[in-house]
Amino acid sequence: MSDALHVGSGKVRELYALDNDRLLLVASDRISTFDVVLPTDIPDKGRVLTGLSGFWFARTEQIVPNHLLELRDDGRSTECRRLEMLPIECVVRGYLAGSGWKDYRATGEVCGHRLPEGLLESQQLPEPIFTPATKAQTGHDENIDRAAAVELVGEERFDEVEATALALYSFASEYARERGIILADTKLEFGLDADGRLVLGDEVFTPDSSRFWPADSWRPGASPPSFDKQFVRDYLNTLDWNKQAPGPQLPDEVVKQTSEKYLEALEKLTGRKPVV
Ligand code: Q0Z
Repeated sequence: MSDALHVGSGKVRELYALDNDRLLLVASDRISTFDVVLPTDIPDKGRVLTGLSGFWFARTEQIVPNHLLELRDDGRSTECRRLEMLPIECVVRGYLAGSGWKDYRATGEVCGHRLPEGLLESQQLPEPIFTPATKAQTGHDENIDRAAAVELVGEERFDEVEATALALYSFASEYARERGIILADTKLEFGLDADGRLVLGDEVFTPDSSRFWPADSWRPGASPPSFDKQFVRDYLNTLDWNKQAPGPQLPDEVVKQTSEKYLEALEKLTGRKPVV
């Protein structure tokens, strides 16, 4: 770690190069909400998200190979194969939320998928849809249709990525639903190995890359609380914060409740506590 070169920062994760073929992905305990990273850490969050990703990578190997090489003893760092990442975000939506809901309300479509009329916010779609987006360097990813994504990755690769992403979503969403969690949508990232084979990278089916909803508080026409950030959102809504950085510090009680939600998600889905 000490001699690893820092090659990238996400809002709450860091990426280092170990050598030509391997990267180290480190998940911090930072939390972001309304696109702003808050000054207060959430104990165990990085290890929970790393544990969840590791769990799903192991469970989905039969669908597609992935970049994971090994989990380090700190529980928050994973060594992974360095890939040539595809220039699209691979989003699958089973429910209408976020930008999907926004686009549907404006046009009746999401990424070129024409949907039935009269759907409500958070409603389950007739079937999951693949809704790719560009990878914005700054600002927000932009939803794109099939033709625009084909321009970026080619038709054959698009078809392969779409089928693979849908298969991964079906698998994980059915698994989660049996355990009381709705996986409303998810963002996957794929890359190619040296032989041009498709490999799943980044993080998978974590609350930072997916919308997790508690199944018992979901109903069409409302916007369910996110499984993990509900206490943070509720607290922030009691302040008159303008949702611009810097965000406010969180009270101890909110930190504790939120940390417990992450551990609850890990336990519900994997049946285990984080690796100590
Ligand atoms: C992932 C990201 C993060 C900042 C690049 N296996 C891989 N091979 C090549 N590149 C990547 C991966 Cl995972 C890769 N990102 C996203 C992660 C911090 C950006 F932890 N960027």
